[in-house]
Amino acid sequence: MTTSNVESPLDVAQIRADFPILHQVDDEQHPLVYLDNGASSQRPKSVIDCLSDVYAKHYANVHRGAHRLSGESTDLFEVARRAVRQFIGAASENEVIFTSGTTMGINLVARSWGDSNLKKGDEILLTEMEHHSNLVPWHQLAERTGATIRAIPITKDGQLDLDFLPKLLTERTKLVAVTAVSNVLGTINPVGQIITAAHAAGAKVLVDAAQAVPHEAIDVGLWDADFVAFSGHKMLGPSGVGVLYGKEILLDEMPPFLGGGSMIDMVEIDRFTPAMLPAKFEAGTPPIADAIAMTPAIEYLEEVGLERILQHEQSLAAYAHELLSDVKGLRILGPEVTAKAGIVSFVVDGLAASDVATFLDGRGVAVREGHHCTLPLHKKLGISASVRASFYLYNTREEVEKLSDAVHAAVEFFG
Ligand code: C6P
Repeated sequence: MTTSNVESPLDVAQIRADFPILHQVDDEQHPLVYLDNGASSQRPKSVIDCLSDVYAKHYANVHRGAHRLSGESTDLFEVARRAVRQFIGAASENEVIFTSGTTMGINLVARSWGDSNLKKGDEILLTEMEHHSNLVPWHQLAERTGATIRAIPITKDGQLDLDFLPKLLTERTKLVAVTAVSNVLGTINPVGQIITAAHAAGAKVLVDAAQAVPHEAIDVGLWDADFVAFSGHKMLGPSGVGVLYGKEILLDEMPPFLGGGSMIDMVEIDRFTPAMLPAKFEAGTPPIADAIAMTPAIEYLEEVGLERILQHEQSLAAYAHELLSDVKGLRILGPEVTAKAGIVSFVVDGLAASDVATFLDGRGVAVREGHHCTLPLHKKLGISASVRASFYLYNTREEVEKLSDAVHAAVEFFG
């Protein structure tokens, strides 16, 4: 799918009917045009109903009580773990750790695997397009261990410059941490290729899949990834829950990250032994209802079909590229539409991103502005902020037109 005039493979009107929040208008009767899906998606009724159903009928703490409700809650919680396992192609439920989100998953790996495996002189290889969540935990690890950070540069058109890979990957490289899809440029990175090269150099790989799992079918086994982190709230699920996938052989060897209830096998006054996987990494009361509601979120995505979702989003991105191309002074960041997901970030000469976004909001168009937690990327691009429209399965071509009309009007207004 490369052109903007190809019909969507989705019945978007039917999909929109499932998302109650999309049908609102602002005080000036502008219908909501929600194009901030990169920050957080909206939820279908099935996910909202599931949350309310759990709290109304099934809620109790999990893995703790002998009573009926705790059993029901625990069963539903483990059903969700199975759904995630199957959704990402993990080999075992022991490889699926519920976290609070991508950020926590990456921090877990940095603290647990990183602290045990890195030492002074080792290198962590990142990329210039990483989100702060996939930068700062590695900076902190480097500070603790004396390891060094290196980064794969990006090309002028916002793709990873893999020509540098053979030089950057050495016997000192212990970990490669890379995003599968850039949250600003939309670039879809060749994760499989990077993992193969990293493994050949003896390094482990963590994939930040926050912007990938909601939009493309991933298979952690096919990738052969060592760790993969993502968040529920970007994939139609609740906020407050996320997933860390890790190869069982690695998770088995890693010490627990957080200590507390549930993660122990035995505790005495002066020592403890950790529980088996996955409990070892799920200290304390987990996000119970939120994890349970991952099941309907996954079911929804599977029913619509991730291939068709990506195709739809790419066609909207192509349409946005086309409609925005004649805005004076507007520059779209990142590669051609063929190389990216449904994310369109841009800057307009002489206009503050915040002014553009506020103007758009005045017409009901919700976009994100700022550095999108990618300060090094923005510095590399020579800008301090950008405006980002990020599409999802429920967005329409008419909404892209409203975005374009509002951007044209903003440029006229401020220009
Ligand atoms: N990006 C955005 O507007 P959390 O906050 O833990 O759910 O996800 C963090 C994260 C990690 N990696 C990538 C590539 C991301 O895009 C995000 C979240 C949002 O772009 C909020 S800053």
